[in-house]
Order: sequence, then C-alpha cells, then structure tokens
Amino acid sequence: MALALFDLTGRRALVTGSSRGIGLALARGVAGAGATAVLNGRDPAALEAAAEALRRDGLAVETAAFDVTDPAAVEAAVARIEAERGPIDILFNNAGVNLRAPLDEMPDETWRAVLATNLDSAFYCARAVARRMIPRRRGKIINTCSVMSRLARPTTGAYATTKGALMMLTRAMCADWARHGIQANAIAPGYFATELTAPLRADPAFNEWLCRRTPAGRWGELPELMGAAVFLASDASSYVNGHLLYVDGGMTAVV
Ligand code: GCO
Repeated sequence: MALALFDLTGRRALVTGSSRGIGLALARGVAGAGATAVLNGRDPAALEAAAEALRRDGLAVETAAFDVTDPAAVEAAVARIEAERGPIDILFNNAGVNLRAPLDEMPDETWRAVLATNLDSAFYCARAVARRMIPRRRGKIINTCSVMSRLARPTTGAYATTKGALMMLTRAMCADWARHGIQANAIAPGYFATELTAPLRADPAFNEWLCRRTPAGRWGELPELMGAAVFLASDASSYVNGHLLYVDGGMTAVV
C-alpha cells in the first residue's frame, strides 16, 4: 500500500531547465516512478540529447523548448502541451542560473538576468499551470530552492536573493492554491556536483571548506535528489504544503 503512494504512472511532469544538472535528475526521478517527463530548455538540440538518454533507459519523456523568462512564450507552451499531449499534473520550477559577483561590482544586466531566470520564470510557469490545475482541483508544484534560501556567501547575492524569494513564493502559492487541491512545495539542495558548481569543485580550498562545512563530509550526487522529487510530486505528500525540503547533507542543521 505505502509504495503505491509514490506511483506517478499516468502523470505528466513539466521540468523547467532540465537538459542537464539538477533539472535532468528531477526529470529522471519522476519518470522512473512512472511519470512522463517533459524536458524544457531554450536549446532544442540539448533537450533532444537529454531526452534520448532517458529514452535509452526506457523512460517516458517529451520535450518543450521555450524561454521561461518570457510570459507569453510560457503561456503559449503550457496551452500547447495541454492541448496536444494532455494535462500537466506536476510542475518543477527548476530553471536557474548563478552569476557570481560582489554586489558592489554587479552590473544591472547580471542582476536582472538572475532574477528573471530564477524567480520571474517560477511565477510565470506556476501561474500558467495553476490556472489549469484549479478547475481540475489537483496539481503539484515543486520549486527548486537552495540552502541559499536561508544562507548567503560572498559573490552569490543575486542568486541567494532569488532563492530566498522563491521560498516565500512557495508559501504564497500554498496560501492561494491549497484550497484548490494544489500542493506547492520546494526542494532545497545543498552543494551538488553539477556544471553550475564545477568552478567551485575545481578549487581545492573551496572543496576543503565544503567537506568540512557539510556534516556528510562530501558533495551531493544528483541521484540523491530523486527521492525528494518523487515524494513531493506524488500522493505521498498530499497533506504537505508550503514546505521547504532540504537535501543538503545536513549543512543547514549546523554552524
Ligand atoms: C555557490 C553555489 C551554490 C550552489 C547551490 C547550493 O556559488 O555557492 O553555486 O549556490 O549552486 O545553490 O544550494
């Protein structure tokens, strides 16, 4: 009985920013639990390559290339997916960039780019999908937050600000949409081995600090995010709303 709660068979999950990294891991996780994963990014070729990798593992996957920072493109893409393929039962707002600079050196365009990709996109995508979930009286929205929803470090001011805001947007989605049968929650990763963190992993001093600062004593591996994704995307979390689930090796539990 309990395992059936995690079964995503027949569900469609749109995962923004999923041609690589955390987004692709989230997509692989929910597809592995039976969902059809819809991969999103701006580069159709990169999307197709990622989709092929999942298909080779026998997973159900579709692609939808659109710019999540463009509200008109988001609305058109969501409408097209629902019209041509079926309802979006699960939305992962995962698209994100981290452009690092001290705040006093950060150009306007860098600040705007990080806020648009990490925060505006989550609002645009959630609004478009929730408008269609509300009449169905069911839906799952999972936002990719971060340990930086609560913690900052030098040069990550724009990124940390968006992840803190995304934590509050998750709670606001709960406030507005829980009554409609929608659960909006967040996964807050710690430090994982991805392209986005490659420069950090290449720095011996940062590596040494990270392994000391993290109780698990190591970087996270992408498959370690899949369980949280399936849990928050499934009926197993039907009474969980507005929650930030840290997957961080214990980092936010200690000083
Ligand atoms: C950094 C890292 C972090 C991680 C992740 C941690 O510059 O400190 O890029 O931001 O990417 O967000 O959860």
